[in-house]
Amino acid sequence: MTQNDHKKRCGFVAVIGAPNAGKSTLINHWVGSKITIVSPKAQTTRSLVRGIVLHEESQIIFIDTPGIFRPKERLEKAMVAAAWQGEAEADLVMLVVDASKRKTDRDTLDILEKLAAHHQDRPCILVLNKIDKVAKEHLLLLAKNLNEKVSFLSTFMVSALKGKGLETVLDYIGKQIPESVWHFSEDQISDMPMRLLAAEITREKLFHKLYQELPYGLMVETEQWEEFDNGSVKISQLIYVARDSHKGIVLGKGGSQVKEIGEMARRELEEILQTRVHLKLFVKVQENWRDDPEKYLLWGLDYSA
Ligand SMILES: Nc1nc2c(ncn2[C@@H]2O[C@H](COP(=O)(O)OP(=O)(O)OP(=O)(O)O)[C@@H](O)[C@H]2O)c(=O)[nH]1
Ligand SMILES: [Mg+2]
Repeated sequence: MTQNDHKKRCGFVAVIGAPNAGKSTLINHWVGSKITIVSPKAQTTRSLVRGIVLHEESQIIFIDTPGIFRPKERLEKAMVAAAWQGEAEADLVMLVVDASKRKTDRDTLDILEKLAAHHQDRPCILVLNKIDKVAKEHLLLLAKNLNEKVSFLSTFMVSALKGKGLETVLDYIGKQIPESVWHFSEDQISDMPMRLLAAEITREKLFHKLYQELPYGLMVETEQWEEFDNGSVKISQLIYVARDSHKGIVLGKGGSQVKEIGEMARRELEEILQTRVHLKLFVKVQENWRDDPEKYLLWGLDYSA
């Protein structure tokens, strides 16, 4: 350990909460780059995504987690199990709550109960998000109520969308995480392989475009990734849907829908990769992909959770 390493800090911060609370939006803000996808739909994040932030002498590794709710199906169970696994890996836990809801939702109450039962295990902070949509009195009351259920180390009020209050949280976390050498190189912002991120970006566009009629349990997989001498990249992806009728929804009239989605994803990929991208999308009906263990393995999810 060198003289300088003594001052350094490094730690994992699990960002947990009910679906749609704004966890991924927060992490993208802190990382300063889109490393995890965001949508107005609940259950957008499906696996653990790590986003790395350097703040003064600290390397903070945020673990984005799927929203926690009462799961019924296999995929949902695997997602919720992944979220708690992320929580168990962390040095510090951040519970994100959508403060704009009039009543605290059942999922958040469930999480609070579980945290209260083992809160001695790991220090916990509370982040009330979406304050751009709420009155101050409501926030103070909410903070008081939630702190009665779990003794949080500290409570923050932020707006991930407007970028409000976010620096304060980072300052606090930077000082809370353990003294340690940094685990990742200085320029690394995520540990997600590009093939997976590319698939996530297409899934995000599908979530946005098909907002009203999004087929449940749609999945995207990068099948082929070819780099050419001129620097351009050819990416082929499969969009899995469970039914023939879902295929029609994704394709749209004469394939117009999937074409538009592909355009949006390609533009974003070109920005990230800083090169020309050829993106080919194929829609495939596979009724039971949610019962295929390999699909879970690919995303680091536990098939038998
Ligand atoms: N008004 C407002 N909207 C926000 C704020 N933060 C996030 N959102 C919106 O809330 C929605 C959900 O955001 P996400 O970041 O995907 O939420 P999440 O908690 O990661 O959701 P899951 O991955 O499904 O668990 C998106 O439409 C965001 O734009 C905020 O501070 N204010
Ligand atoms: Mg998310």
